Amino acid sequence: MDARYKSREIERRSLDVDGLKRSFLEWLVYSVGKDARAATRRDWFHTVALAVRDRVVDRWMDTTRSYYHEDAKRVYYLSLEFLIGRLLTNSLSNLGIIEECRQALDRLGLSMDDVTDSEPDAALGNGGLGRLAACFLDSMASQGLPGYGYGIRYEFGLFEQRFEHGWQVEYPEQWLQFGNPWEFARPEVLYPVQFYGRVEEFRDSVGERAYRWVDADRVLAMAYDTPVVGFGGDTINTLRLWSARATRDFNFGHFNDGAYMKAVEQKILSENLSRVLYPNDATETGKELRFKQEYFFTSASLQDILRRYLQHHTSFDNLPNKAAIQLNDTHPAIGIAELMRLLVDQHALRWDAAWEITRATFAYTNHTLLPEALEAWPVRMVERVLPRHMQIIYEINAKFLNRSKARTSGDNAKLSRLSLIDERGDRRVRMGNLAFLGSHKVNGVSALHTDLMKQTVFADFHEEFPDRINNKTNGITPRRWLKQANPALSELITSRIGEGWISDLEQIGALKEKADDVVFREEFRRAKRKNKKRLAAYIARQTGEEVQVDSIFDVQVKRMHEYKRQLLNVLHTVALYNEMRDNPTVSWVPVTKIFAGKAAPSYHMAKLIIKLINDVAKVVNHDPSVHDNLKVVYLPNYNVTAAEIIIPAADISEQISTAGMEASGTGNMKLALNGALTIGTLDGANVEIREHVGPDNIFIFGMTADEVNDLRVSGGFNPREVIASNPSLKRALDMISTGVFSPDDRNRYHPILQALTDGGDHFLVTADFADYCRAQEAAMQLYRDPEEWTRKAILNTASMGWFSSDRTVNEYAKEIWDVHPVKPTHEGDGFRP
Ligand code: NBG
Repeated sequence: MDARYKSREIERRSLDVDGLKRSFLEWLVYSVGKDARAATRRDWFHTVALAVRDRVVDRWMDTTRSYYHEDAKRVYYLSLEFLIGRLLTNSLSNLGIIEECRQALDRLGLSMDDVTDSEPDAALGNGGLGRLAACFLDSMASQGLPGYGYGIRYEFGLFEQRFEHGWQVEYPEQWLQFGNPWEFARPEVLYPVQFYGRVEEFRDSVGERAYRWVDADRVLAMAYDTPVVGFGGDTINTLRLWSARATRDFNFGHFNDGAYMKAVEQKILSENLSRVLYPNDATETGKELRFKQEYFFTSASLQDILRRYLQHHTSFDNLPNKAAIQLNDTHPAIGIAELMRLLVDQHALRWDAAWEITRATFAYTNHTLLPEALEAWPVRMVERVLPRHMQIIYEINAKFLNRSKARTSGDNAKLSRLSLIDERGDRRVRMGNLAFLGSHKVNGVSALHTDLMKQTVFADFHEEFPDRINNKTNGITPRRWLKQANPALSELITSRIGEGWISDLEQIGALKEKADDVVFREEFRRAKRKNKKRLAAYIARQTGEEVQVDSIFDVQVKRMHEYKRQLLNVLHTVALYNEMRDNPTVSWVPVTKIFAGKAAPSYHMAKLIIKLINDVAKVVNHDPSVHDNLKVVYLPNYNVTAAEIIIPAADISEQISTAGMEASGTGNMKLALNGALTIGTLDGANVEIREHVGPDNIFIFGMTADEVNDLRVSGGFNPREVIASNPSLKRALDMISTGVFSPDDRNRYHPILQALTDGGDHFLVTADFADYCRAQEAAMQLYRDPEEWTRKAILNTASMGWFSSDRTVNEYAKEIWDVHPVKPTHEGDGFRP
């Protein structure tokens, strides 16, 4: 080999400061095409990312090759969302070369923060569901599990949120504008995906009835691969995202006719499939494009999975032993009909054999019980867009209902609830029922949510298939959410218990005994204070507001939704404001209320609540009579990067959803792990957090899910009575309704007041208000005693070991997927063992 080439090769792998520095300079010149004097921060980001990517590629290929050689069973995580955030610090940290990189940049006169801050945030998801998928990718790679992520490479991620006069305004998120150094385009990995057309019946070679889908439009799915670096850099998995490409024939047909505009229009239309992420995580848009997106990425992924399987196998009997496909919510559930189509129509399997294989291959995770979020597509639309799939769904349904008829002894009401088709009104395909029926396992994401699934949405299915539903409580990756986001705390932890916790979070339990160590408490507080200073500076930059570092940082960060009850929090804020004004001589514990989160653009009530919080902030923050003891800030454009700054700085974690409505929550875990005390209802994973941290170290309030259910069954309650009997609540609502916070438009908040009164207060804000205030008061009292507060905060951090997503994916691996870690063989390179 040419010596120069060889030395470059060694350079590519070198992990020391000199080697990194030399490759930065080489990349800057030869790939980014810039001179060091002219390079911008963004150029340096691209340079560093490309150099880091070099260090991953060999190991990535080794990993892929090992899976191939062992013909390992793979798990395919199909998700319409991956909320990844930035990757540079993540990759450096998982490779163990953050310090080396910092020094190399230092020698070039550059600051690491400037470089990492130039990376756009990959926001290919809405909230918890998408972030869970990203945490799972990190955990699968870190556990050495052969896991692939499959999704869509949206050109525009979740919208950018800005405030104009306190109102949310959406702007396009152009994360790919300057290119994406992490991905590898694979123009050769291309699959056709069809839409529309019609189905033809014919006789196959043995005279059996068979079907083919003809006259359909075609779009191509092109792969982009991103390496997923596991902790320690041993396993590098793959996230494959699909981008839509127009087929050539499609274009040329029109060009030849001279219809240039039309050709371009067709191209744009088909490529719209991967243009934008639907910004709705709770309400269904009913848009055909969304349905087509779901089919687009699912079909491409399944074709890819079968191609990989067929490299080693000639029959499909072994598919369930070689591939586990996890459906992240119902978005990819059409995959069940698609796999049936591929097996029966394209590979000529018998129906029953194909169904056995399909069911044994798929598993489905449910992420919400909200009825409006359960996907149900109009039969007429499915028939038009995917005519063959509609037939297949009818066939699955007919066979299933026939068998169930005997078992349910003709209980027609039950049969119609089990049906894949909702026959009421405009007929619809129930994607949840399809996902359930076509999967061998179905799971919820917290113990409470799984129980409620059995009692509510899937009660009938649970009766039919009592072994199918199981629980997999969510988790979070400690790499991103503690090690990277909170260096101050993670260094402190490592100084006392070593670094084992990073890959085995249960080890963090060893910190429990440190809660009684006064020196440790002091250092723990110092770490928190450092993070609070960082957040205060961020708040000042983002909002212009100066907040006191020594105030309680009371944090509610999550998507804006009525069931999450940001409204309850802002009502408490107004009540506290009044108390402070009424009692100016009391020495108040200063409080900073910190909100962040986006509302779906079409969700008017949620947007109105954002405006209310901003209006309240304007009044409170400029009222000299509260002496800066209360500040309210709404940070714009919440995303993974903002979360990494906010969460380590929180004292209080607000997890205050109406009990029974939050499937799990994962922000609750991130905040507790970073030493925030939770104020929460017994909802989602809060229940399990309480069990782990102990009831003395969490502030629980409000109605339980059972109480909520009983209340609803018994016909509700009278919110007006509750309001009338609680003077502080009444006063807060009166202020809002008389325009104290909206002098320019006194009626602005009538819809909110209306919903709380005439509307029956569906989310039980008024019902839980008094108990919520009690919990807030208890937290403020505790904060007066810093030693006791810190003790509890430490116990929170120390008790969160079980909530690692490593634990979660290991449970999936053992109990659902039956996949096992594979140790890749690496040729000698610069990596530490
Ligand atoms: C969300 C739930 C959260 C849960 C995440 C991840 C959807 C549809 N569901 O409570 O609301 O933590 O999923 O499971 O986004």
